[in-house]
Amino acid sequence: MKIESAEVLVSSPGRNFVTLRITTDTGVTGLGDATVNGRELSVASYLADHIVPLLIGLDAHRIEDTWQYLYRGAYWRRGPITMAAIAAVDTALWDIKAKVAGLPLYQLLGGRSREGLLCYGHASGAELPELFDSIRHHQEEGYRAIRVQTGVPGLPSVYGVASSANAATTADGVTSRYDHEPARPGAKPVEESWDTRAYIRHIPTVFEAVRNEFGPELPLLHDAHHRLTPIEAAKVGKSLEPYDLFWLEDVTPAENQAVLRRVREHTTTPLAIGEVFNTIFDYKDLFEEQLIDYVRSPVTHAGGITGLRRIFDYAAVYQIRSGVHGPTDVSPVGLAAAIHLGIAIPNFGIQEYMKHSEATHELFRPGYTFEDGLLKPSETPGLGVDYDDEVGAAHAYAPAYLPVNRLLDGSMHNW
Ligand code: CS2
Ligand code: MG
Repeated sequence: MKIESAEVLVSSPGRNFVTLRITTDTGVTGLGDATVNGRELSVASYLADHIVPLLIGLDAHRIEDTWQYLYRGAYWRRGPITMAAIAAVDTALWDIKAKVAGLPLYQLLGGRSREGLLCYGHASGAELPELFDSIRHHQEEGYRAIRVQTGVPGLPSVYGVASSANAATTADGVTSRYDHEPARPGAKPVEESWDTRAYIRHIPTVFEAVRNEFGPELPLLHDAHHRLTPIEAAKVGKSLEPYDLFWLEDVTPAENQAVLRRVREHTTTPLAIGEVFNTIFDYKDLFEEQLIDYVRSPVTHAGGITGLRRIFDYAAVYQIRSGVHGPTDVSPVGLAAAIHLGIAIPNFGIQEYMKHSEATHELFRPGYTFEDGLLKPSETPGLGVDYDDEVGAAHAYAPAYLPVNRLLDGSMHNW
């Protein structure tokens, strides 16, 4: 069964997505997500100009060999663009193999290890009353775990806090005050400002209030979104210990993995890192020194199912669990792949699930379900996701950027 064609599909049903569709000479198709938020066209070009010509005629069943061919053969290894391109090819080939086998993909990954995936939703509010509303809204929707993001006194807009300006319309047609799309259409990124000391003073008071209002059981997560130095991260981790977080995410940038040692020294708050990581090498020291507890890479950014499963297998040696990235900029194709992998792996932890818009669901018609707080894979052969060319063509790409962040003195900071 040879690869006969491969198409790079760019569409923008509410937000930009890059999707690869591979078709075999027996007419079987597979889909792969290659969306890198704010840099979408670079992956589309990497695929269309450099990868697609190499795929034609290859044996579609040789997934591992194709992975190695694209990784080693690139010479220029790793990085978000290369690994998203490899991820799209890998995921599409797994979709095809499962369709040919007549099985839902998770059955090829070892079958079910659980009934469904615990997942968390995004609650947020500039102030406590709005935040409490948002938490209740997500509990009513069935979420059993909640990520809490809040405004910071003195800062006009902060990462993760939905406002009418960035509200998203979710698949059930509701314009959600709570789910927001961080990438903003426009020719340039918007600039936000940041004050770490104000945040460090404020965040423990928010979790104290949330625990007082919602009690000790509800699993609570928080994303510090790469904004703290190692010692600031240690301080925040310690200050949040009384509130028993499920995890504290991206508490400090981890290109230099060793900096997490400083955080680990001072706090037992569980740490999640990795949504901007692309290979197993980004995790090596973090695993071997037991510096994190959850792996955040999505299938889309870590070299596909082949790449991410290898990372999970290594994490399992250190009892580190999955916590896969699932915001709206991971398409339903990437999310479906994460659900199939999550249902099969032994060291599943939790899955992020930010609902996609109605228009996005019209394009991809995903078969996975969200019931009673659990995500469940489609039982149809393959990934269980489709691509409607007519809908795709109706939503042309629109330039959009993630914000950038500056400190109050104007210095560039991490968004
Ligand atoms: C975030 C993302 O969901 C998360 O954990 O870190 O919303 C992230 O900001 C976006 O995916 C960036 O594209
Ligand atoms: Mg995050």
